[in-house]
Order: sequence, then C-alpha cells, then structure tokens
Amino acid sequence: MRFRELWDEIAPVGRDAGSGGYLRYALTAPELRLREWFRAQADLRGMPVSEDGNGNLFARWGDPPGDARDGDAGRVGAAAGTGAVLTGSHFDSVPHGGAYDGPLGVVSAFLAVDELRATGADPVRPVVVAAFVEEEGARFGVPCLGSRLLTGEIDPDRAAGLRDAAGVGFAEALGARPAGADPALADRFAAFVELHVEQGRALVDAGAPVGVASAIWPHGRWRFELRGEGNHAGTTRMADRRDPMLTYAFTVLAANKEARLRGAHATVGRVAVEPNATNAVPSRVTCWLDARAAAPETLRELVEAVHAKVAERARRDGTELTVTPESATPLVAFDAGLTGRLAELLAAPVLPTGAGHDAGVLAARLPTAMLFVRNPTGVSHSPAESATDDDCAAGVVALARVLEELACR
Ligand code: HGY
Ligand code: MN
Ligand code: MN
Repeated sequence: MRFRELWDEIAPVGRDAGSGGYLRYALTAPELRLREWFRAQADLRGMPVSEDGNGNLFARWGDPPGDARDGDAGRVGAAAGTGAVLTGSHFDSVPHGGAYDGPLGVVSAFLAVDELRATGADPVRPVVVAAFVEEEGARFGVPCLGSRLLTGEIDPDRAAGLRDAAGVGFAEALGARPAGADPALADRFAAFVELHVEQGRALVDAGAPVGVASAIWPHGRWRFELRGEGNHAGTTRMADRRDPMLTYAFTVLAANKEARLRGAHATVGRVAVEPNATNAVPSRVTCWLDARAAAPETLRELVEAVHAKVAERARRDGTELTVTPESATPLVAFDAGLTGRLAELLAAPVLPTGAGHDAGVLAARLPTAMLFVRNPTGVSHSPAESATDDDCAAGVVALARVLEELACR
C-alpha cells in the first residue's frame, strides 16, 4: 500500500493557493494533466488504456471478454456475465472543491489492483479502472455528463452543444462530437463499483471507516432567469423599478423554506447578474436551483412550489421569469443483491446519500454498488473535505476485497 505516495503525486494539480481548494474543471489543463497521470499509472501496470469517444478513460487489468477462459460463467450480483468489473470515479471538481471527491475513487482503484496482484490474485474477468469526464457538471452544466453519454441518458448532439462560461462547446473541448451510447455496455461490464469519499457524517457516527451505499436521492438542477429593467441606481424611483434582484432574493428564501417544510434539500449556490454594476438596477439575474429529496414526489412538489411562489413574486416585482430544467436524476436504488453481498463481505454499514455519482447513472444499466470512505469533517464540495490516510487505506483494502470477490472467482 502506498496511498500517500500516490496521493501526493496528484495533490498539487489544480490546487488554488488562496482557498486550498481545487479548480479541476473537465478537459481544462489540470484535469488533462490528471488524465495524463491516469495513462502513466496504467502504463506502469501494463494496463491498456482506451477512450469511449465521450471523454471517459478506461484501463484494463486482465484479458478482455473475448479471451475469457473456461469456467468464466460466475455470477456478479444479480446478473450473470463474462464482462469486466468496472471501478473508478472522476477527476473533475466543483469550483474550489475538495481533494477527495472523485480522485479518491480513481487512485484507490489502481491501488486495489496492486493489492490484488501482490496476493497473486488472477482475474477471471477483467478489472477496468475508469475516469469519467465532467461528473460535477461544473464546466458544462450537466452533471455525470460522461456516464450519461455512455449509457445513452443524454443525446450526443445536446451534449455537443453544451457550452461553458466562456462559450466553448463540449464537442470543441473534447475535440470531436461525442460518440454517445455504447450499445454493448451491459455485455462489456458485469458490474460497477465506485469508491467515493463520504459527503456527510454517517460513517463518523457509525464508527466505521467504510460503508456501502443503498440509494441516491432523486435530484436535479433548474435555471431561473429573471428579467427586469436595467436603470440608474440614483435616479430611478423605488416605485418605478422592475428589479430582478428582488425576485432573486425571494427565490433563495422560498427554496430554503419549501425544502425545510418537506424535509428536503434546496440550494441556490450560483448566480449571474447583468450588468453586475454597483450603481445600476440589474436588467437580468440568472440563478440555479439544486433540489433533492428522498422521494420523487417530494422533489416534484418542492420544485413546483418554488416555481409557483417565485412566479407570483415576479408579477409583483414587474419582472419576467423563465424556468428551465437542466438535469434530472431519478431515485437510484443500488442493486440490492450486490449491495447486501458487499455489506456482508466488508461488515460495513449501509447508508443512503443525497449526492449524485456516475454510479447512479450506470445503475440503470449495470449491477452497481458504491463504497464510501469516512470523512471526519463531513464536509464536501469545499476545501474542508477530508479523509485520513488510514481510512483511505482501509478503503483500498475494502475495494480490493470486493474486486477479488467479483472478478477473481
Ligand atoms: O452534485 C453532486 O451531487 C455530486 O457531488 N456530483
Ligand atoms: Mn461532487
Ligand atoms: Mn464525486
């Protein structure tokens, strides 16, 4: 186990000296460096690397399915198959994000392969380490873009046309129109197991270094565009204003209140103001609502309530409102057979999460499970996100046991 050694290789990449957080947006220089690091790590291990035309990277340990040997008909989770066991996560971050969200799953996957090799394990089915592109949606707006393309969850033409804040299109950043769905996905892969830092404190409370995920709350993103009339801050009478900033302020409060009323989560974490001048009534405010709930109907009611209340407020403010859904992720219940099997194997607690993951997207197509590694702060999407080296090492050992169970028997 050389967790710290490997971790230190990527720790400086994309780190902002001011905040201590990471700026690793998909297909920008820091993320491209991490992708080069991925290729180098695969080379060191003699693992061939392939890309899927969507920006996702794969490194394979073991013979491809076509070369499967006799006796290769074991069962993985609920599904029979000779496909590979997929593991890994993503390199990209939210603005000023933590070190562990994403990269921990990729680093742990390579180290788990090392662990298995050190014990002389021989995969009956290949183990494939993946790095998915644009999981956070921090650059192009749609989270889990790489896994959504791979599964056919998003149309490649829509993905190609997504633009970052500077107007660069996803296809341009990728260097090609994305390839889209792999129709053979379910044959190529027998299962996916993503290891991830926990983004809450359930494992701290449980006193366990590693847990297994049961479900992901349904969640989505909605863009609220509020248009009014730009005007002079000093000369425009208060009664004459059509100020979208007022409607925006109400939106933030309404989202918070409606989520609390339902035991759900709602966040307005991003806002753009035009013209963004101290001495001008804004002409337009755009903000993004991130909403999540345990049940789909609660989520629907929450968003409808916020929309209705903001529309009513906009009428009073004399502003215009347009609400556009940008992404939606349904409730994900991870494969119960696989999850139960891994929880028993690892004697680990099982917990749900409100955070989205590529595993949640792939779960629609493959038996999928997730391992969580304890996070002492419970904080994520922030530089304060953390995990101890001992717990990260425990995560690698757990992942190696899982891969041994799924790929080597
Ligand atoms: O936003 C999320 O839930 C995830 O961390 N991508
Ligand atoms: Mn994240
Ligand atoms: Mn993540």
